[in-house]
Amino acid sequence: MKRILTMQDLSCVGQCSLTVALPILSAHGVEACVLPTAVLSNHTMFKSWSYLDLTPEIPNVFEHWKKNGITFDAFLLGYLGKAELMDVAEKCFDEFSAEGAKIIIDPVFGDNGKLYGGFDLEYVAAMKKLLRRADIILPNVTEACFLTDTEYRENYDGNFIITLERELKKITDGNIIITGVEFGGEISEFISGNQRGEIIRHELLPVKKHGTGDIFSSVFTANFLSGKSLRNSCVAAANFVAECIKKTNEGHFYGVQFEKVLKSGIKQ
Ligand code: PXL
Repeated sequence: MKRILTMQDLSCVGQCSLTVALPILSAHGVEACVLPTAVLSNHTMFKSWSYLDLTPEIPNVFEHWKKNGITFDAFLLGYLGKAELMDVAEKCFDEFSAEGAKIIIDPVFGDNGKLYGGFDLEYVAAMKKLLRRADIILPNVTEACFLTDTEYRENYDGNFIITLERELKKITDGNIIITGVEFGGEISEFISGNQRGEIIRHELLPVKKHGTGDIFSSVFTANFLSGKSLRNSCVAAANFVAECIKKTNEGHFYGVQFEKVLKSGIKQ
């Protein structure tokens, strides 16, 4: 069984980051270990939140992982929240990678043309540096624009995505998957390739929901680590997210009820 370390915040309420990564990775049959970077009362799309930074504790965690000879077959990084954590992440890769370990990074700092609250260009620059280390990156269109100093466009076409791909290739040698590409009434993931990139089209649902990026990265990672191709891992992740959106009760404002989709996969 693959052992994966996921490094992101623990939002006590909010169906995002660790509270989705843990159950989803486990249910897909990979061993999920965590490096919580902060504890928040709830995610930052609520009106207010508390924030306990756990960065000072991380050296102690590393010390004991080292003593206990712990290593990981893969790393999945999501919302980190602080530029300082990029160096911590690099140290983590250096010290705790099993042979052939894969690094999967969803840069998580913005959407709809804007940075999330609390993020700035210094964070983007630090993330850009960290992405050099990645085997796979999963930016959305907004994040791809910020990472490449490209002006965000509300309306774009395939050529715009190809330009983003070309610029992202200057940042990382890893595989590039641009998520949530929306044009011509369709939504897709764009997978960068040696020649022409590949487009994975799927159903465009009329609602945007919080936390779906974290669900996508978790399902994608679990499938990829289980030996599926980039393409099939993307298809599995996109289908899973679409199911979650469809099954979420109207009025459930802060996330999607992915639990219903996980549960339906378990024979009772
Ligand atoms: O889903 C990304 C995410 C994760 N964690 C926290 C967030 C967000 C997005 O806003 O606020 C704390």
